[in-house]
Amino acid sequence: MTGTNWAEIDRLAKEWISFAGKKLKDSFEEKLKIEIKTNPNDLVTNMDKWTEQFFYSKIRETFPDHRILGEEGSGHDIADMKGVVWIIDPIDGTLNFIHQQRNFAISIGIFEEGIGKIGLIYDVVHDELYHAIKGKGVYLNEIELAPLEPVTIEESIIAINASWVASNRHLEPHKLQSLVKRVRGTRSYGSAAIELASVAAGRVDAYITMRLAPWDFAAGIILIEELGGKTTDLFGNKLDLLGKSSVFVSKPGLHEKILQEHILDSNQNINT
Ligand code: 2AM
Ligand code: CA
Repeated sequence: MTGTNWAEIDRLAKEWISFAGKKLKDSFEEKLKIEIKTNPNDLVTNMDKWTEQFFYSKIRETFPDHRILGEEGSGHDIADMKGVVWIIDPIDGTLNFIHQQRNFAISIGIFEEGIGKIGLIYDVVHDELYHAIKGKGVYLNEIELAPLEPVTIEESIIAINASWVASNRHLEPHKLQSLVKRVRGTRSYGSAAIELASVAAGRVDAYITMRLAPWDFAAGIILIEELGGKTTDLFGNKLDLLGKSSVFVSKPGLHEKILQEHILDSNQNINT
């Protein structure tokens, strides 16, 4: 598509994210309204809904031909990635938002014909904006992030949630247990967006998780790909921007080694 004004989209997206972030911080002073979605660990608050609605109305009035896919209900009928699509998680890490008042993020990936153009992850409480424009690098606030370089398994720190090392429906736990024993350390932040941003920033070397939705990973994969990192599902397949999947992102080199030596041996996945 020609004529898309990416500089203007970028300027406004940053302005809106900063405004919404301030609202989220201010909401700590008020009583949250919390509702259960699919199960007692899957929660939504009035602020998740407010934030998605805020972006929805701003995008609609400014860019009426853009489409929006958001966790809290926007565009769940979108069936293709034609044109410009904003994939938005208004609060990634809602449990952290409720329980910890930190370690949550606003995550926005903007795609044109399925290609990631702008990725924005705002870690609200740390006031850290991770920001990629395709072909122009990735910034953490004003600092440009370095390209991702290979690292060995033994020297790596991986982000992984303990659930996937215990018995689970998705993968035989022994595969990740042997990986967890081999690496230098593991971390779990409880927000996929922050975990992906941490790979981009080189704070961790890889992130492995089972069942994410597109809004959890859309922005993060734009950051990581721009820095030369690998973004696939757990079995090395291309990620689907319109469906749930496992996610495995990593520095180059490390990705291939983990896949070969820990994931793709004898017994394949059960389901992801
Ligand atoms: P959320 O807070 O936006 O729901 C927590 O381990 C991470 O997984 C968070 O990024 C969380 O995003 C995401 N997550 C939690 N439950 C999920 C589900 N049922 N489907 C997809 N992602 C989920
Ligand atoms: Ca969310």
